[in-house]
Amino acid sequence: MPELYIDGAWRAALAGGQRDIRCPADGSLTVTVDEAGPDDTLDAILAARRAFDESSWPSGSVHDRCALLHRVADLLASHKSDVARAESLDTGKRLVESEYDVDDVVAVFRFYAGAAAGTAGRVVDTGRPDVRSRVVHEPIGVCALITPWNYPLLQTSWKVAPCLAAGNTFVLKPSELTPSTAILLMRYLIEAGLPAGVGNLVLGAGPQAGALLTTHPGVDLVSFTGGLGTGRQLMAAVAPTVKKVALELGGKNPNIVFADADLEVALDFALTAIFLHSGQVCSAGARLLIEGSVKDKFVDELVVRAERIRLGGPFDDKAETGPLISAEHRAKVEAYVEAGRGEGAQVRCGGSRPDDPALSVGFYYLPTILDGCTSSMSVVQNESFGPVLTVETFVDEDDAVRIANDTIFGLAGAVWTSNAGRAERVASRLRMGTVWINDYHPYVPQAEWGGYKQSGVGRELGVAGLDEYRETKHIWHNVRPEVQRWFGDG
Ligand code: TXE
Repeated sequence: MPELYIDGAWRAALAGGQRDIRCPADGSLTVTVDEAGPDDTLDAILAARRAFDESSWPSGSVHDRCALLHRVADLLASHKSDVARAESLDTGKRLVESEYDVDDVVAVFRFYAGAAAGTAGRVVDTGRPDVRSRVVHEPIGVCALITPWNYPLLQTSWKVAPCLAAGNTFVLKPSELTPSTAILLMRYLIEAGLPAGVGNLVLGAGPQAGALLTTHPGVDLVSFTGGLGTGRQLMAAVAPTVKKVALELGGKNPNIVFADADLEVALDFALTAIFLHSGQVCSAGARLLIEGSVKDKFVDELVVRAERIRLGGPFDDKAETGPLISAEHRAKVEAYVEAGRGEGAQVRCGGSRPDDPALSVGFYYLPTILDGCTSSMSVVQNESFGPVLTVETFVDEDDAVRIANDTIFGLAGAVWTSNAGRAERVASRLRMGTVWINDYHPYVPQAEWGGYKQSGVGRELGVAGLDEYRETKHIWHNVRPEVQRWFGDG
C-alpha cells in the first residue's frame, strides 16, 4: 500500500520518489516508503483547505471529535506492540522505551479528548444589562505539523491530538528518517472515522516535502519541533503570509546539584538525565552544574557508572541505551566532542565509538563526560543532541543560577537539594519552561511544555497546548439596540 495519505486516499508520490528507512542499530532495511515532492504537498494542503472551508468538520460537535480521539487512543493501545516495534526499528531505541512512548501517546489523545470538551469558552460581564457577551474558541484552519525523529510518534501526538480536538484540518510531515509510526497513526485515524481531507500525510525531506507548508497561503499555522537552525529558517519563511507558529527547538539544559542533595539519588538521575536515548532528548540534562565541595567525588563516580552503560539494539534485553539516529548525526556529535577537546575540556570517559565489533555497523557513540567546562565554551552553549555531558562547578546559589541561565536556550532544568527554600528560590529564578526539583525528565499531558528564550515559541501539552490550535472570538450581542444619535440625523 502506498504511504502518502492525501484527500482521503493512499497514494504514491507524483514524481515517484521513494526512500529506504534503515534501522540505526544495524543498518537493516526496515521499510521503503513513498516520498513526497512539492506537488504532493500542494495537493495535501489544498485537500486540508477544502476540508476546512467546505466540510462540516470544523463546526461539528466537540463531542464527536473527542469520541474520535478516544477511539484512536483505543486503537493505539490495542496495537501497542506493533507500534512500539515500528518505532524502535526506525529510531533504534530500546523496545521498552518505545512501549512507554505508546502509553504516553494514548494518554495524550485521552487528555485532549477531555480538555476540548471542558473548555468551550466563557461569558463576559460587560456591566451592561442590554448586552450578552461571550468569548468562544474556534479552530485556526489548516495546520502544518512538522515533527522530528527522536520521539516520532510522541511528538506527533502532541500536535495531532490538540489540532483535531480544536476542529482544525492538518498536513502532517514526519521526519524523513522515522515515518513508520506516522503511517500507523494515520491508519488508526481513518479507522476511527476521520473524514477525508481532514488529516493528510506527506513523507519526505524538509526542503522537498516540507518547505511549501511554510510558504503556502493556504496554511494557517505551522507547528514545528526540531533544530534551532531549521526553526529560525521556518520563522522567516512564514513571515510573508503571517502564519501562526509554534516552535519547540531544543535546549541545553542544566542539572544543578547542591552539596546538600541526596547525592546517591542525584547521581543516578544525572545519568538518566543525559544518557537516556543516548542524549537525543530535547530536555536532556546535558550540563551538570555541581557544587565545588562535592564535585570530585560525584564526577568520579559518575564516570565509573557511565563507563558501565551497555549499548545495544532495540531488541537486545541487556542494552541500556541505543545508537544515534544516523551516520550524519554521529559525525556531528563527534565534531562537537572534538571541539570540546580543542577548547580544553577533559574527556573523562567515552569520546569515541565503542570497540565492540558487534556494534560496528550501528551508529553508536560511547557515553561521554567532558570535565572542566565553563559557559564560554561552545560545547556548553551548543546542543550536541548526543550522549555527551559537560561538567561545570559552582560556588553558591547565585553562582549556580547565573551559570544555569547563561545560554540562549530555556527549555528545562533541574535542581537537587534537601533545602526546600533553596529549591523553590532556584526554581523560580531559572528561565526555563520546565523545572524539576529532585527529579529529572517526567512530564504529564496535563502540564504545559515548551521553551523560554530561543528554545521556542508557544506551548505544547496542557490547556495552552490546545489554545495554540484555537482562535479566540468575542461575540457581543446587544439585545436592546437603540438609536444613539452620535451623529445628527440631518
Ligand atoms: O532536525 P530538523 P535535524 C536538534 C538537534 C539536532 C538538530 C538537527 O540538535 O542535532 O536539531 O536535527 C523538517 N521546511 N533537534 O536536522 O532539520 C525535517 O524534515 C519544512 C532537536 O534532524 O530541524 C523534520 O521533519 N520542514 C529536536 C523536522 O523539520 C523542514 C528534535 C525536524 O528536522 C525543513 C530533533 C524545511 N525547510 C532535532 N527542513 C527537539 N526539539 O526535540 C527540515 N524540516
